[in-house]
Amino acid sequence: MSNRQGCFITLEGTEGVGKSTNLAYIESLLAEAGVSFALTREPGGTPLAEELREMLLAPREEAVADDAELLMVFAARAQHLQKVIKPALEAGQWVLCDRFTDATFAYQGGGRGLDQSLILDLEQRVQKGLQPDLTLLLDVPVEIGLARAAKRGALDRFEQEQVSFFERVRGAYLQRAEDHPERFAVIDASVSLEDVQVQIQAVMAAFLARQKTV
Ligand code: Z5A
Repeated sequence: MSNRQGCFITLEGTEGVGKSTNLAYIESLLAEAGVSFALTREPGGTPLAEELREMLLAPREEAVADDAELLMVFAARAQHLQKVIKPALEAGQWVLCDRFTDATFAYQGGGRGLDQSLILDLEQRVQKGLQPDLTLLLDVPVEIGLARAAKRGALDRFEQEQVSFFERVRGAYLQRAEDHPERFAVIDASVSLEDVQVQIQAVMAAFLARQKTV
C-alpha cells in the first residue's frame, strides 16, 4: 500500500460517452477549488506506457491474444503507477486519471470475457491495495455512444468491435459501480452536455466538501 496523501480520481465509460469533453470540465472544477493535481491517462501516462498504448490501440492484421492484451495493459499500469501516480499522491498532489483498472474489468473482463480472478490477481500484484477515491462513470446506452464516437473518424482496434462487445463492457462497468458504491458515481451521460455537467458538478462538490472534513 502506498503512503499517499493526495486523492485519486478516475473517469470511466464506454465509447462516445464524452470522457475527453468532461475531463476538461473536471479539470476546471479542481482548478477553481485550488487543488493541485496531475492529469494523466491509461493506457499511457509515461513514455513507455504511451508506447504500449500505441501498440494496444493500433489496428493490426495479427489477432491479439486476450492474455497478451491484458498483460500489456497491466505492464503499462505498473510503469504508470511507479513513475507518475504513486509519486504524485505521496507528494500530496491529487491525480485525475482518464481510465484505470475499472476499464480492465470492463474491456478485458466484460468485453473479452477474461476470468475476473486473473484480473484481480494482477490488480493486487501491481496496485498493492491502491484504489481510486472517486470514480465517475459516464454511462450512455451503447447505440447513442457509438453514434457519437462514429463522428470522430478513423477507428482504433477497440472501436472496431461489435455492438455486443460494448454491451458487455457497459454491463461490466455498471456491475463494478454496483459492487463499489463507496467510490463510484454513475453519471447519466445520455442527456445534454450541460445536464451531464450539472451532475458532475454535484458529485465533485460533495467529494471536495468531504475532503475538507477528513
Ligand atoms: N482500455 C482497455 O481495454 N483496458 C484498460 O484497462 C484501459 C483502456 C485503461 C482507449 O481509451 C482504449 O483503451 C479504450 C479502452 C481501452 N477503448 N477504446 N476505444 P480512450 O479513453 O483513449 O478512448 P475513448 O474511449 O475513445 O475516449 P475519448 O476520446 O475520451 O472518447 P469519448 O468518451 O467518446 O469522448 P469525447 O470525444 O469527449 O466525446 C465523443 C463525441 O460526443 C464528441 O463529438 C463530443 O462533442 C460528443 N458529446 C460528448 N458529450 C455529449 C453529450 N452529452 N451530448 C451530445 N454529444 C456529446
